[in-house]
Amino acid sequence: MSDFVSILTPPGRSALATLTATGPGVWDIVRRHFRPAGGALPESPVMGRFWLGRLGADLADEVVLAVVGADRVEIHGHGGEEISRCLVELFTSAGALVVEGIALLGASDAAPRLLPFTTTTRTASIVLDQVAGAWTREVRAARLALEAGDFSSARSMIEALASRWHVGRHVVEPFRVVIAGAPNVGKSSLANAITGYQRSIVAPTPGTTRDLVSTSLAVEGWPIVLTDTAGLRFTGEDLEGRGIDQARGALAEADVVLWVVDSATPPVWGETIGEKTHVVLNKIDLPPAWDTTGIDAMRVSAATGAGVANLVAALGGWLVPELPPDGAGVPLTAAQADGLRRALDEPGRAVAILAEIE
Ligand SMILES: Nc1nc2c(ncn2[C@@H]2O[C@H](COP(=O)(O)OP(=O)(O)OP(=O)(O)O)[C@@H](O)[C@H]2O)c(=O)[nH]1
Ligand SMILES: [Mg+2]
Repeated sequence: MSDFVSILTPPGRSALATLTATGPGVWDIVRRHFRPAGGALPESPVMGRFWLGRLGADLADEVVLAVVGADRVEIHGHGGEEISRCLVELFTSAGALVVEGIALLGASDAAPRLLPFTTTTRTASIVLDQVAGAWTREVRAARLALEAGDFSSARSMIEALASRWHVGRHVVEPFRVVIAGAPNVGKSSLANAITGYQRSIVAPTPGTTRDLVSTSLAVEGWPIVLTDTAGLRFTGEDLEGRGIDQARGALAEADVVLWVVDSATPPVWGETIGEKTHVVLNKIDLPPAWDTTGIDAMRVSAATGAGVANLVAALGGWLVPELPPDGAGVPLTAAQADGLRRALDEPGRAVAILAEIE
């Protein structure tokens, strides 16, 4: 079993920072580097106890050390980024791995810790519902139904919760939306029209965009990273070729792909028009150069802005086809989602698993 260390306080300026470290070796590391203000640390951790003291030989930052669980401590030290980094290094130099804070937290801790990282009212209100107990209430209801032998309602409750992981995983982590298509179809113009400012360079020459150009924004209250890509085509030119490789990588990782075709030049269809790909017909302000009547596409003009608001509204629906009802329980961590999946896969252990993640 490994040891893990993590900074729990959100990024930004603050007077204090909180670290947590967990694992079988953590108490030994603490005993080596922490000098309590009075007395000495006991050989084994005592749950619920805390000490004021200094951590780190050179740094000697004044911290509060608290034992908050079996094999888990919290350290409340000064908030400067460099100080936090030094404290983390005390653990990593002893072999601990750094992880994102949320991964170390139990279900009841996750929601309040995630709240400061949300960036939209919509995602904050989903997390607040969990702070107010929605998750715990629904998981408990499913467990009680199981205990009462009502397996079919328990199963549908667990399935409903599990289906909301698609939303829960993105309350902080943005959805990835990629704009792709042949050169010169207006991808960068569309990215700018959606973003609302001139983020990408637009030019009449094909091959203008060569790198990935990403922007963080909110669409219908969901955090997204919108990525404009190099036009996809076969090319002998190295620089553009590398841009195209990057574009393919971005496509593979995207949650939604907007495949742009130009109504004023013959269309180029993607090699990988899959389920997550939606066609956008651009330049509808120009006379069409091909028969566009029957195609299943959102119709826009990135130049005039026509259709862009409709496209953005549709994008919200593609990202989250089913909104969780107000006040619904939503899993916020991979551990919670995984617990739901295991409860469905192993009915014999479901009561115990639900009790664990509740
Ligand atoms: N009339 C009209 N022109 C457009 C529209 N969208 C883009 N254009 C023009 O099309 C040309 C290419 O636009 P870009 O946005 O640079 O196209 P792109 O797909 O990003 O091109 P590459 O990065 O080279 O692959 C520019 O001259 C734009 O002004 C549109 O909706 N209507
Ligand atoms: Mg471009």
